[in-house]
Amino acid sequence: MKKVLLGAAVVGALVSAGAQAQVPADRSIKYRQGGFQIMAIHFGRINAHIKGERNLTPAQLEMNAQVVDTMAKVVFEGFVEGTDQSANTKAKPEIWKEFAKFKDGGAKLSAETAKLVAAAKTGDKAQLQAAFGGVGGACKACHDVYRNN
Ligand code: ASC
Repeated sequence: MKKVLLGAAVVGALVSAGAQAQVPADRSIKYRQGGFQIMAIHFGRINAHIKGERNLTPAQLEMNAQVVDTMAKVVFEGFVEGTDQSANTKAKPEIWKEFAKFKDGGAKLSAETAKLVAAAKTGDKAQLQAAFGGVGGACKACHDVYRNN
């Protein structure tokens, strides 16, 4: 029984590795760009609330923050090796030259987006504003280094 399970696990790993290798670069690029777009829309809604242009309920604030938090993880799935070789991306080759550092930037972003969710739950504007600044700073830190403008 153990052998069967192990065999299934190995086959599963091979299939998923093979499937990943076959994803065309432009699909990975579209995937991450879609994630970034969704993230920016929901981040923008929180910004509008902070600026007083919108008046979101605590539940709406939390939902928006949670989308930002989720997308912050999702987008990193799209940075597949080799996907800097396209006219459709602003991603710099440096990402894949120092991928651990790049992923570390992702971890920092996630730490900040988690704080945004916590701040949204309080509904307190000052806390929201502080957390918003933290997320924006984490976005910018990577964009400055790893994105062509
Ligand atoms: C946004 C957005 C970004 C970040 C960045 C923060 O709303 O689209 O790329 O915030 O501007 O510095």
